[in-house]
Amino acid sequence: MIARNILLLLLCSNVFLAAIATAPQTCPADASSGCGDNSSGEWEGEFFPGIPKIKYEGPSSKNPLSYKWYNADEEILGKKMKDWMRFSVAFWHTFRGTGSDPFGVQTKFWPWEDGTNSVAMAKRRMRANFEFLNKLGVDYWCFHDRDIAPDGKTLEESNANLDQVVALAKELQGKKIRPLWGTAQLFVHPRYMHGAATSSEVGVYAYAAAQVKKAIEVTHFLGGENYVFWGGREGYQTLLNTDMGREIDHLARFLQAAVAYKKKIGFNGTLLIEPKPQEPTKHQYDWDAATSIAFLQKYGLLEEFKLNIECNHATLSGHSCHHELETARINGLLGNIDANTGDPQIGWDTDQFLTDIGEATMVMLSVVRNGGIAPGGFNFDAKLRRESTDVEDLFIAHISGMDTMARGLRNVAKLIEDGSLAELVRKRYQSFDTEIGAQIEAGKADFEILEKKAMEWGEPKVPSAKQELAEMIFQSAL
Ligand SMILES: [Mn+2]
Repeated sequence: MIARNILLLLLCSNVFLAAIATAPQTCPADASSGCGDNSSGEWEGEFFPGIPKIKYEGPSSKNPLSYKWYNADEEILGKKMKDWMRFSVAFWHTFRGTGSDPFGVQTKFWPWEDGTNSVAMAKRRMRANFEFLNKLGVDYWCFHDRDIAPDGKTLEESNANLDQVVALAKELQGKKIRPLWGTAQLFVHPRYMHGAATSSEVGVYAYAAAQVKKAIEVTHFLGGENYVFWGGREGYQTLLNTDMGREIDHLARFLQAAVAYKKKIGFNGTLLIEPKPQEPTKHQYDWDAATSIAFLQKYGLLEEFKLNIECNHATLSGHSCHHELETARINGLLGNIDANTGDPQIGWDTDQFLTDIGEATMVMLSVVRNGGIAPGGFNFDAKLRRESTDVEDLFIAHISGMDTMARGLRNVAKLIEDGSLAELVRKRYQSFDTEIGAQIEAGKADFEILEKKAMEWGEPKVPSAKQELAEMIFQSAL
C-alpha cells in the first residue's frame, strides 16, 4: 500500500515536471519567481503565443479569432472601413486592468506581469501592447501617463520614468502606429482627492498643470493626434463646502493654459473634453455634451476643443449615446468616441465592449452624418468582465467590439441605400420647404407676418410622426 502510494506520488511528480517543461514561459505574479529581477524589461518570445494575426474571414466563419464583419480595406460609403473607424486600444483597461472591484481583489494574472510596478515591468508591458496592436491590426492606442510608467518619489522622477517608457514606445510604434490620444491621470493619487484643476489647494493645481504639460509633450513626441481631458475628480461631493463658480473658473484657466502651451510647442492635435455626469464625484462639471458646450462657449474655448463622447457616460447622464453624439455633431464638436456601453440594469460605469448591433448602427449614423471622425477615432474604453481571465479573452473582446461597429457601418450603408428613413424625415419637415418656411429659417419672419399667416390658414392639420414606421425601417437594416 505504501509502495503504491510512493509510485503514485512519483508518477504525479513526473507529470507535474513534464507540465512545467512544456508550458510556455510564464512569470507568475509573484515577484520572488525572479521575473521581476529582469532589469532590461526584455521578454523572450511572444506575449501571445498561439494567437495569429487576426484576419477577416467573413460572417460565416466560426473562428473566434477572426473578423466576421470588419474588413479593414473594404470600401463602404466611399471610405475604407479602417478610415471610418480608426480603432484604438485603451492601454489602461487592456494592460492595467486587474479585475479588482470594490469587493474583491485581482482576478487577472497575465503571464508577462511580475507583480511589480517597476520601469522594467512598464517596458515589458509596452512590448505586449505593441504585439497586441500588431496582431489585432489596429493602428492606434490611448494612454494615461501613469498607466504606462510608474509614479516616482518626485515629479522629476515620474517624468524620467515616463521618458524611458515613451522612448521605447516610440521605437516600437514604427511608422504606422501612433496614439489616437494621450491624457494625464489626475484622479488616482491622493493629492487629487479634491480634484486637480478644481482642487481647493493651489499646490495641487500647479502639480496637475505640470503633469498635463508633460503629458502633452509626450503625446506630441509620439505623434498623437488628440489629447483628452477627462475631469475624473473635477466636481464636488457637496455644495455646502464648495465654491462652484470659483472652481469652474479655475478649470477654464487651466484649459486656457493648456491651449497656450499646446500652441507654444507646436502640437496640432485636437484637445478633447470627455463629459461624464458623476463617478467618482457626486457631480462632475463636464456633466454631458450640452453642459460642456456651454462651458466652452462661456470661456471662449469653442474653437480650441471638441468632445470625446463615451457611450457609457452618455447613459449615466440620462441620455442615449446617439443623443450625445448628435448633440456634439450638430454643434460641430464631435471629436472622438470612447466605444463602450453600460449595463441596462446597472447604474454605474461598467465600461463593457459594445456588442449591441442596433446601438452600434445609431452610433455609426452619427459618424457617417459627420463625414467620419478623423482625426478622432473609436477608442475601446472597455474592459473584460472580472470573470474573463484568459489572455485570449483580450483578443475576443476587441474583435467582437470591432465587428459590432463594422456591422453598424454596414447597416448605415443599407439604410442610406434604401433611402426610406431619410425620406420619412424629409417628409416630416416638408412644410418648412416653402416660402414662409425659408423665411422663418433665415430669421426673416417676424411675429406680425406669422400672425397674418396663422389667421389666413386657420387651424393647422397636424400629421402623424410615423415613429413605428421609422422603427420598422431601422430594424429591417439590422
Ligand atoms: Mn473614457
